[in-house]
Amino acid sequence: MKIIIGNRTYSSWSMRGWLAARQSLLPFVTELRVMDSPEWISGEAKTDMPSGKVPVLWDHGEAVWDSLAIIMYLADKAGHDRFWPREPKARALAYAMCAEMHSGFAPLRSHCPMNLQYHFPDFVAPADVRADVRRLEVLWEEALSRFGAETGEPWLFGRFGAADIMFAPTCTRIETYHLPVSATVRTYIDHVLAHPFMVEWRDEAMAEDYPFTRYPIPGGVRR
Ligand SMILES: N[C@@H](CCC(=O)N[C@@H](CS)C(=O)NCC(=O)O)C(=O)O
Repeated sequence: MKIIIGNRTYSSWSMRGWLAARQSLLPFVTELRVMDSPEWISGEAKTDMPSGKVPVLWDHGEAVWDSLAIIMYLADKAGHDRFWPREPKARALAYAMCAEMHSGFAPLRSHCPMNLQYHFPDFVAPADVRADVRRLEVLWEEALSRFGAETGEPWLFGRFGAADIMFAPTCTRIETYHLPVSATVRTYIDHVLAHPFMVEWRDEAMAEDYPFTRYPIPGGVRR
């Protein structure tokens, strides 16, 4: 398999697809397309990206695009237990949370773009961003208290899986923009950021040096 991703520093959707590929434990190669490079802008870099967006997973000549579709495809291929909780009530909540993440949280996405190389200690969160963070706290605390905690593991549903992958970029945003959260949620975020796949991704991101001016960085402090 091959997964096409964008810049690791900024591409939150790519992070999800790539984490899913790692979580599958199946062999794959990663191909990075530099976002906003002349080839990206002309479309030359996107000829094997059906939606013109990253991530895209290629497997046996078939393309799977969109991070959630990649998770679904890899769960079918590698085994649902690697991605989804088994218990029906837990699975229902996991599906709903992933779908909500995929289609929601627009204020958080637009005001706090993922940026792994900088952090913003003086960021003042607008009310709609604070509301998004409150919603995340409700979702995560429910999953952790109903399903995660009893396993003694730090993940939302006991085993690292699709829900943790879907929310991983959000964990980086909360840390990058110093958004206040409850102690329970802070502990969860710390575990996600310390997950070996996340550390691997972040280390690669820190080594990136591509010109990229799409997102402003006033007040940003280089890590
Ligand atoms: N819903 C898609 C969104 C993918 C997406 O928007 N990717 C961005 C990069 S993070 C992209 O490739 N945008 C096209 C562009 O920047 O030209 C997914 O989950 O994969």
